[in-house]
Amino acid sequence: MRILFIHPNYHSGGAEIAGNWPPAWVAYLAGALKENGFDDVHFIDSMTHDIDDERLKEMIEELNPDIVGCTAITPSIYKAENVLKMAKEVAPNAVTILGGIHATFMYRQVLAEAPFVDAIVRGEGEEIMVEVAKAVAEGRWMETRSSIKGLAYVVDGLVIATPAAPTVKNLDAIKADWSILDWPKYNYIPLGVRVAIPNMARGCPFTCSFCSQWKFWRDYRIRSPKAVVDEIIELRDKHGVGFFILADEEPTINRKKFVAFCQELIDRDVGLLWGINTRVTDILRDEALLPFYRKAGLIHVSLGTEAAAQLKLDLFNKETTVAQNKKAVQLLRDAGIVVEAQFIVGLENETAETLEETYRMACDWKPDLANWSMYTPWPFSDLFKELGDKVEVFDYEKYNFVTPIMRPDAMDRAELLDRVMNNYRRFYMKKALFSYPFAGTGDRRKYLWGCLKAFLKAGFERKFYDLGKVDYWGPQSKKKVHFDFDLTRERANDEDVEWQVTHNRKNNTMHEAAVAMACGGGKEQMAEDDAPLMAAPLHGGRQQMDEQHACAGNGAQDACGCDADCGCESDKRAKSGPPRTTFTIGGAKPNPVKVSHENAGA
Ligand code: B12
Ligand code: SF4
Repeated sequence: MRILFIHPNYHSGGAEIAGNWPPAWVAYLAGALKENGFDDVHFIDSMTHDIDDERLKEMIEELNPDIVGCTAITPSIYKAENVLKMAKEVAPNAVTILGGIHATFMYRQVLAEAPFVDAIVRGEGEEIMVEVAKAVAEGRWMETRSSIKGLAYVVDGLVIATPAAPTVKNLDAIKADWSILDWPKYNYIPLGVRVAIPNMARGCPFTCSFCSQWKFWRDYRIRSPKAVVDEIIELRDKHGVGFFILADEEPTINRKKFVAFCQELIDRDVGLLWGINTRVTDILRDEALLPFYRKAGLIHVSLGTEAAAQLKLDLFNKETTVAQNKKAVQLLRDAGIVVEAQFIVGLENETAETLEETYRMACDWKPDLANWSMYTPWPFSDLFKELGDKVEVFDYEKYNFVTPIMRPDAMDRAELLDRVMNNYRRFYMKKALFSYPFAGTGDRRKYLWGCLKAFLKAGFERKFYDLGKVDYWGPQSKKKVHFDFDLTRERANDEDVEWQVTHNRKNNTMHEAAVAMACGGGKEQMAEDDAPLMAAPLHGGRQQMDEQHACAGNGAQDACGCDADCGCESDKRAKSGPPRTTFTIGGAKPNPVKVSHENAGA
């Protein structure tokens, strides 16, 4: 049986400007399939190879697959839908599957607008995809799909969602198959070497209101540091990888494991440079460890720092956090690590003054790199709901951190973009003239010059921040900038889909503190004892997570989706009620007449 995975050809001028990045999802899925005897697995990376629709159709037809699987984050959803549409046209007998974060939550809307999608895999794909492949291979897909957890599909105009599958409990059992990728293409411009994105931990114990990641992964799990380093050595030796970033949301949350990971890299003399995204509070906590992290090869830390507009609202918080941010930047630089400060801008309370303030902070803290991302209201995030009618644009293709989805009360979107560009121009001009040339010698200097090269390349090609697409040529072009939102796209009412995480913001009394922080929300630290570790939900008491029960096994969390006899509300309902949620297709609202998992038992 032949399985074909496709990464859609979506581009937006953010992180991509640093090079071509290998899609990790396909390596993890292909690895799980291989372990289960499916070895006729193919992959087309239409994004990296910039494959147009006609060519892609030909390639699908030539391969004649039995299953076509595609991935989508929110901005690539329409491209992914189109991939599966084309797949149905040229390989009508193939089962078309869509996975990834967007469809996990927005499955009702997606299935309504994309009838050529046979099923959506909700959540982590490894175990569910193996079930799907087995069902298709054994010719029992149509009859048995209802018994596979973690799917959504349509039957006679009704959207059926089977109960959520449990999260993958033993991450170490997954052996990624990185050989599925066409490695020479994955080049990281700053260093001119191949790049990989291995995954050490999944999930985040914090619950920032603007973020979707903690919801998607549901509980926090971490692999053995030794196994991750085995994988990195394989990437280096078999595939020529010279740089990696950890795909984890917050790799330093579990300090004990992170230290073990660094030690393993040192002991085994791995000799690669690598990067992470993490929180200011973790850097302050680990001040004494930073030289050790650097020795393990850590060269780039991207720090979540707050949005000025939020800081302005909270003067006390501002004083402490600004001082902390500045200190974290300094500590990293002192340890010889390139530091990038991320600012989220474009919330409705953004003003010219707050944007200017982020520039002043960037100059004052002296990070090596600074990033101004447009606030993007993921439609399944808590903040999206809280913002209500203030979100006016539902054209998800533009939900990409570089298009202003929100319109601040004090300025229009073009003005916002112009002021952000003004910050970039001034910041990098200063860096290029007065900082990078004096950045010493060795890895740090090489890395910084490489980053500048990537910026210049993207600027020259007009890909940076999608400036070419929106026709921005500097302040004089402000009036002509066009974002081309598709305003026919409507808000979905997919907010209350059945999907539970181990922790939620309702339990967190002070969750607002995280509202406008970049990834780095929450100041709590994870307990130092061994896995299974589940840090206290923000400001809540400390909880240990039961390995088998995403609900902590105490029934306090509703509908955990685990398959153990934990006695939680979800478990009771699963035993007493119909095993799935049904909704009518096409209507934005769930059909109240239909029995749902939620009202079946409780
Ligand atoms: C690495 C990365 C990138 C790489 C992309 C590499 C690549 N080619 O895939 C680069 C740097 C290029 C990038 C760019 C962007 N990224 Co990015 N990126 C990440 C990051 C850090 C890790 C993603 C990852 O590999 N995770 C590990 C894998 C294993 O998880 P996964 O992809 O979710 O796959 C699992 C499941 O989703 C599921 N699954 C996924 N696909 C499929 C398909 C099938 C058929 C099945 C069955 C299952 C399945 O199974 C997988 C295994 O369990 C995440 C943040 C994070 N920590 O996750 C952000 C993240 C995915 N990026 C995000 C965004 C917005 C972007 C950009 C738009 C930003 C920008 N303008 O630069 C661009 C878009 C690029 C593009 N053209 O698609 C957002 C998406 C949010 C959302 N709700 O949609 C995230 C979550 C960051 C965030 N903080 O919000 N990114
Ligand atoms: S700390 Fe906040 S922003 Fe970062 S992954 Fe966790 S929930 Fe998301």
